[in-house]
Amino acid sequence: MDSQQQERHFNLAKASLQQALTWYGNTRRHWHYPPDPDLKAAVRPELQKLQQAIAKLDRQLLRIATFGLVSRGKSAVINALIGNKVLETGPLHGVTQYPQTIRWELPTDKLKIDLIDTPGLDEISGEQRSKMAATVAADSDLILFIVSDDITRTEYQALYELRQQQKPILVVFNKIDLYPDRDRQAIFQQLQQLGQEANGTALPLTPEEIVMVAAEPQPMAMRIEHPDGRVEETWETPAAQIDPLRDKIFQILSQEGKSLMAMHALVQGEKLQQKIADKTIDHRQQEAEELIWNYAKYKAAAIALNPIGVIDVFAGTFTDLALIRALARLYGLPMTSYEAAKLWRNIVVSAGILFAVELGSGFFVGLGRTAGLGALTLNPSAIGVYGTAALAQGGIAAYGCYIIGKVTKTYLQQGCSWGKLGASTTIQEILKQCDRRTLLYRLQSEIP
Ligand SMILES: Nc1nc2c(ncn2[C@@H]2O[C@H](COP(=O)(O)OP(=O)(O)OP(=O)(O)O)[C@@H](O)[C@H]2O)c(=O)[nH]1
Ligand SMILES: [Mg+2]
Repeated sequence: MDSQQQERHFNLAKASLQQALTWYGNTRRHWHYPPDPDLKAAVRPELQKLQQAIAKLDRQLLRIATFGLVSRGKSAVINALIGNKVLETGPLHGVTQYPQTIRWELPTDKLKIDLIDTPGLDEISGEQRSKMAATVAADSDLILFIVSDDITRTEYQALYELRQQQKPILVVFNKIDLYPDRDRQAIFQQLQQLGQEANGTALPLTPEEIVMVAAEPQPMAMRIEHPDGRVEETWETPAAQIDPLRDKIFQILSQEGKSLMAMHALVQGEKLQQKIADKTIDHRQQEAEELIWNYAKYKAAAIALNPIGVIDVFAGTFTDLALIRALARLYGLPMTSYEAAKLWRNIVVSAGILFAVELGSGFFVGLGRTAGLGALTLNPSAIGVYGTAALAQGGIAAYGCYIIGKVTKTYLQQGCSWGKLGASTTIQEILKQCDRRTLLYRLQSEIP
């Protein structure tokens, strides 16, 4: 992607976060309900994080974190990249205990880069350290996923989870000095397959996403045989082979550096807004229940009192739609057209049986009732038929309202960032514009 396009992505992300911040911070109202000071206090941490995400964009700082099992050479890879052994490395598991950040000084680049070393995932112990590593990863723009041996179940799982979180990943196979050339080919193929499985139905890892390095090759014994027959043994430390990774990172920086930052900010923004929606729904629970109950009463009454079967179905649908809108306004959450359509589909599926019963009863009971009404003129005792049918139908309709209220909550929560300039909408837009060679392009199929 050219720099203009990246700049556009960057500005879109900023505008999107800014819009969310303004909306949840100042503009939003809860219809005619009074403001809720507790709710305002409850969402403050999320608003602060939104603000921080914007500030991070302004600093133009790209965060690259290593991630992987213990002793794969995460620290060694960072040392090799910066050409200086600043981080401790060693054969024991868990050498790195806490995340450490190192500024990577690159005189030519406009972006600032932080390399972050994380503690290793440990299959036996070190849960706390694994958690720290996961937090750092979630907070980074790009992950260097370091492996150095056959891929284990834990690595497979971690790769899968990072993919789920829409993290751009570069897989770095370290310690290739331990493998002859032909084994490297096999490793490469195994890694590609791993990507395929970890992605499920999504795109497999491509050769573009895999880099092979030797960050800290081990010393090798050298035998020098002198002409006089004397044999001397010395230890030689081969030079690190890190250029493929360094070149790859530079390529990524120029091709999509700013877009990576934009994407990370948007994914963060999307999560924060869902959290705000969650808290809002929690805090407005009582008002929402009253609202749903009122609509259920209207709907039941309208249906029970109306003698013509077909009108029931229309009246019912109308009430449902009005309820969805009223809930959105009560919560002060945006109801976007994308989500409205999805919401309808979901209501039909999740409340499918109920819906069928409601429609069916609308038709048959309605018919029965119309017939009952006709019979009423001839025989006053038919009122029983009319009444029972109407009550049953009214009850079912009211229950429908209750279900719709429930489903609407979920969808407002998930759909709050799908409006114009919403985080989810902007993520999709950016991903659609990404070049096939970028890491961001690989994230496309991860989004349902
Ligand atoms: N043969 C070989 N050994 C390496 C290479 N890179 C690192 N090592 C060795 O692997 C061991 C682990 O390296 P570290 O960089 O400490 O690994 P880490 O992933 O940071 O480990 P933790 O901090 O414990 O999670 C050290 O003994 C390194 O010398 C390499 O390219 N080749
Ligand atoms: Mg380490």
